[in-house]
Amino acid sequence: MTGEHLRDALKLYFIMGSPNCTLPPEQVLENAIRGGVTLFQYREKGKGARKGEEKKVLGEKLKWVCQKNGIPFLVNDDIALALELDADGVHVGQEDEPLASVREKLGDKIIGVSAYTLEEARQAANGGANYLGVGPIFPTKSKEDAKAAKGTTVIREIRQNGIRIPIVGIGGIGPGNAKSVIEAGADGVSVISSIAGAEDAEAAAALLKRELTL
Ligand code: TZP
Ligand code: MG
Repeated sequence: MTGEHLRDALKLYFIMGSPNCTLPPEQVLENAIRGGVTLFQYREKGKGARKGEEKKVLGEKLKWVCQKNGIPFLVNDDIALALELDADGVHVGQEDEPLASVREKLGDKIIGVSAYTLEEARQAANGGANYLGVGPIFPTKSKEDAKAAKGTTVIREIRQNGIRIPIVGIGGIGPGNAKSVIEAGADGVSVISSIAGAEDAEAAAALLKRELTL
């Protein structure tokens, strides 16, 4: 996947694992994609998260849903699982395996890195990350150890400092505030609860998609 292709694919970035869903996750993902999700990250974390073989089996199902719908499938944190599933890439945080070592294992697959500050963004961009996940932008209930929300100014600051790689905002993004994230300089928004926690994931994704394309 080329850089500009990835930038487009990051537009409506859906993240989820079984703890985020009330319906079967593969069904939630199907519905979300029907609503317009453009990329998916499998993030099996938090209370009741599957481990080992069960985590892998769900990952296989979700990868298949992505594949048949032609959207990229990324795995959160778990490099070994990403390789086992032949995922399109991974997303790693600042506390996860260092970017250089992830790149060595993943070759030219997609690597996204979380950044909370300009300095973290700079390091990840210089280190060869394919995109940045910047946030939390707004307060979130979906991450136990989330830092304080900083609003959209951090995205502006990153752009003003000449960092041009694709950016997605993350944290508390939903209808009503998604557009502001793009206006600050992001290429897309990544969301958990505003789609996975909605009664109708398809309608929720479609609503967000409409806001992003307005
Ligand atoms: N990293 C920063 S905020 C967050 C993660 C994984 C959670 C985002 O979830 P939500 O429900 O879209 O606020
Ligand atoms: Mg992580």
